[in-house]
Amino acid sequence: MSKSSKLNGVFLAVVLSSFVAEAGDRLLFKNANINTATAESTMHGLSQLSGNIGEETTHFVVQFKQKISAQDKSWLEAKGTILRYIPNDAYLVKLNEESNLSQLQSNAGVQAVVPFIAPLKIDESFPPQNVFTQNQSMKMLVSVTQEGLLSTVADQLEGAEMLWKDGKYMVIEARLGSVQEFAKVDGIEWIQPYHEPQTMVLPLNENEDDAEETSGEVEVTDFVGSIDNLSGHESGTTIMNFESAWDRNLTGEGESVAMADTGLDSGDVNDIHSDFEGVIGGQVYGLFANSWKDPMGHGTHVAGSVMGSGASSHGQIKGGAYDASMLAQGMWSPLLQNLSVPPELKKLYRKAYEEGARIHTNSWGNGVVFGNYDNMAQMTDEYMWDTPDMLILFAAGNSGKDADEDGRVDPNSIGSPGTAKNVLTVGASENIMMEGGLQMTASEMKPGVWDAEPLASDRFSNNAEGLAVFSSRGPTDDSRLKPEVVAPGTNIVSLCSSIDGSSELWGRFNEDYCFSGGTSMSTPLVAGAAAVTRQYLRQVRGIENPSAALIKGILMNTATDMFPGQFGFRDVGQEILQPAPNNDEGYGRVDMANVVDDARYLTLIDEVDGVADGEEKSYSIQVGDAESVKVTLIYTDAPGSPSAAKSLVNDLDLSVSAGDRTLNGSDSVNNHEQVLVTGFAGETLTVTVKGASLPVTKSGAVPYSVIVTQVQ
Ligand SMILES: [Ca+2]
Ligand SMILES: [Ca+2]
Ligand SMILES: [Ca+2]
Repeated sequence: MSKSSKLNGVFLAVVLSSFVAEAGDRLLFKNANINTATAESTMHGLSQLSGNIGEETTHFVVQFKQKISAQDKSWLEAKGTILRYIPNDAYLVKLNEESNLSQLQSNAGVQAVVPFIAPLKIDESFPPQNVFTQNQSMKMLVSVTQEGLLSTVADQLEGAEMLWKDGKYMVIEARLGSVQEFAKVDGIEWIQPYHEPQTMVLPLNENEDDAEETSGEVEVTDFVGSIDNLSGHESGTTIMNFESAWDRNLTGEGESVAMADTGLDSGDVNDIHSDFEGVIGGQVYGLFANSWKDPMGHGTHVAGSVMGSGASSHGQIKGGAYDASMLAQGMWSPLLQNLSVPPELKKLYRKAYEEGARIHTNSWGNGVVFGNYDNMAQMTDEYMWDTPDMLILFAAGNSGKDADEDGRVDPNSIGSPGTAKNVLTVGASENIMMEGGLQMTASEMKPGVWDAEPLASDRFSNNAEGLAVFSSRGPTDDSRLKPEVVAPGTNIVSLCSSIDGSSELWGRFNEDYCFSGGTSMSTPLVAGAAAVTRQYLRQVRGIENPSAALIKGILMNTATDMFPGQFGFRDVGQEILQPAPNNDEGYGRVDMANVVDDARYLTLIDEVDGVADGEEKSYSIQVGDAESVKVTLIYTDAPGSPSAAKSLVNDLDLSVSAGDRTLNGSDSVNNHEQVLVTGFAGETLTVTVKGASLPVTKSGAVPYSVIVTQVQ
């Protein structure tokens, strides 16, 4: 199903009538780029359209001629319920019963009104439909525009088997051939294939999905590691400089991290591995599971990297936040022998928050479709918009490949929910481990995936300045930067599950610990870093309840740039082409020495009152003798629509000026921007945050954070 074939009849004509229009004249859907430059032709098209497809809808996209004003918004609110921002300058709205299309069109400030019809609601990752595939049964994840509509909509999905429904979402099993009919049901926002989320450990040859790609000869080295003879790099925390934080007693004390994964060790706080004294409890989400124990081993390894105490290794192999407490959300299904993630992810987040967790780490995601801002990304953004002091992390994925064999890992391989705007998405860099675990070259490990040099002969854990070849790369489909940061994720040593038959992952280290690798392993190390950062903000900086955006922004601002990467400057196959931020390493590798370096910070602003549309807030900053100053603006954005081609809703802008010089962040795609200024020593900088375009606010404003650091 190509994009164009989804657009039928007059609708297509409307689209094709577009030539050149100003950006504001376009409606940017994933499935249609509509020129609304002449309201007449669009309205003409509309009347025919309704007749053509016979689709009754109460949902319309109302576009304004100019940036949406408060008056526009309150006028529209009287006509119906505003549901979502659609770029450019438009809202998706559900009309009241007493309102009608002509009332909308009568407003002189309205540019166009487009019915929210079936072709706009269908994800392009459905397989092609033809006579052979239309009866193929598949799982679909369907969202409705408002919670109250779920049952009404569900009743109209003929022939669909309801597997699960909650809130605004349902998972159904139905014929591929019914997707178009379903999408016509009024109230559906987005319909997509449902791919069971998978763990983000890099699979060896046991994973059948990858069986064809692997040689079948992948070997992991069992290594009877002696805890009396450690290199110091085992846990991955060394490269992240956690010692600098630990030296100041910043160990995660008082912080609570939740992990949603395959479970955690025994699933019993009264009888658990001695490294897990900090585990305070668990919740059960696995289908037909009655415990949060970990029969797989993945979750146990992940949890150990967050907060394992190192009790079994004289304190040497431990998590980054080894004094933090841990809540385990077990999602392993003994029936499916797989993860069973509740499709309404907000339930996971909410239940963790209610138990006191302010950091939620996730080493799983969609490993099939990449770069897509889908239902799962949107619901995660929605939760974070509603709960701005909950930082949620997702693994970027292990789908990095060099299909074009140019010696560089190809772009756009981030899986949802890692594609969400507000989450902290974590890619993998290399650990240093020269013995044990996986010691093959990339081309030996997976022939055909990284066959060109310098990737082919790359080893997974021999260079701290290297990225893992498998680490998923950005950007997203709508050109947003991903991942935000990286952390070591190859041959990481952490705890094995004590459940009989659980996986040894990348091989056993000793009776307590196992090797593993993947962005699954990087993410909990960053969750530990986030917990320690939060403790630093509370105890050292006196910020009682820091926002998720501030914690995320600090980790980004202070990350170490790995440019040009482990292969150095090269004509062919240079790992990282430009200094951070970039879509290979994000803002760089998380560095806790920088995070807890008090002298580094010129200002930390957690502006919970936010900035209003059109408003500017300025801050004066004395530079001192710093060679350069890095200014990062970051904010939690309102959820976008999966139907839109651009997921950013609110656009805040950053500018930094001194004297007659001004530098702008110049970004209207990401919900973060950064300016690096050099040569301003001794001057006073003015940092200005402007609410450039804020169609969806909280009490009229959007909260934000600004991090200003100096580098000597
Ligand atoms: Ca390539
Ligand atoms: Ca390497
Ligand atoms: Ca901006």
